Amino acid sequence: MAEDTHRGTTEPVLVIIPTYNERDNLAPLLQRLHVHLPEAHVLVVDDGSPDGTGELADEIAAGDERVHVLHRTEKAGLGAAYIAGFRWGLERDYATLVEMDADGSHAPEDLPRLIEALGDADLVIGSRYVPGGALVNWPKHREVLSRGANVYSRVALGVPVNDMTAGFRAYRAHVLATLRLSDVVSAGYCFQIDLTLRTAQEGFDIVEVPITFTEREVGTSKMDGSIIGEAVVRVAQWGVQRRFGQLRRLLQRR
Ligand SMILES: Nc1nc2c(ncn2[C@@H]2O[C@H](COP(=O)(O)OP(=O)(O)OP(=O)(O)O)[C@@H](O)[C@H]2O)c(=O)[nH]1
Ligand SMILES: [Mg+2]
Repeated sequence: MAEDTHRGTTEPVLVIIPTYNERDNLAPLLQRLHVHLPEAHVLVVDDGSPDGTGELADEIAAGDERVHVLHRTEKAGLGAAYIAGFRWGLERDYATLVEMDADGSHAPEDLPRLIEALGDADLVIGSRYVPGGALVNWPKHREVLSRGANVYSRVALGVPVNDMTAGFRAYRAHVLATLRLSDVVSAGYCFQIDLTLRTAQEGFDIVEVPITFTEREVGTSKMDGSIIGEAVVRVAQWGVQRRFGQLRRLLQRR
């Protein structure tokens, strides 16, 4: 896009935080977040956490008008939680919608930089794999898996993004309003790859800014084999579709 393009304001900001059993992480995270972004609103999207995260979120929301809670009845995956959160935010005219984990892996200190970068982009990805990006306390096998997933996705999909699985990102509302969210069925990490691909296919500008990603200290991971399996299969399907699309266009030209 041209440099003098006026993209309009990035305010107001909604930070969407999906939660499943994050009771010990939520309150400290929200406190830290509002130190760095005092004006931002937060939407906690809880999938009926058995540990009472949803009730805790309600208690915090009762005393802080910047905090909102969306309760869903069962654990339906990160992707479904974010789509519900995006819809909630679009209906209420937030200009910027941010994705952030509840477990402290994404530092609220990085948020102002992420949002500032939206001045020149439609999607800003907080990236572990650009110069200046860092990983703290992440087990080697997780790093290998994550880097592998990114190389695989980049090659299969031809999208020039280094951290496509990243879950710390800021969207301008018009991007999410343009993408057909009702078509998105990806549940796990693959949801992040899916939305990155759709954003790139619509011709929106994507920028990566370096972040420091820190492994969770409290609570348990929701990562499992089915999440990896979903990503491998779907990325392969999208990759094949992309190749067929290229082939079709090539044949039409002849
Ligand atoms: N609402 C909702 N939130 C979820 C679901 N699965 C994961 N989350 C949340 O999504 C964020 C990322 O999930 P994590 O469990 O941290 O996954 P991860 O980062 O792969 O694993 P860690 O190694 O534990 O960091 C956290 O805030 C989770 O609580 C889900 O099915 N529903
Ligand atoms: Mg995590």
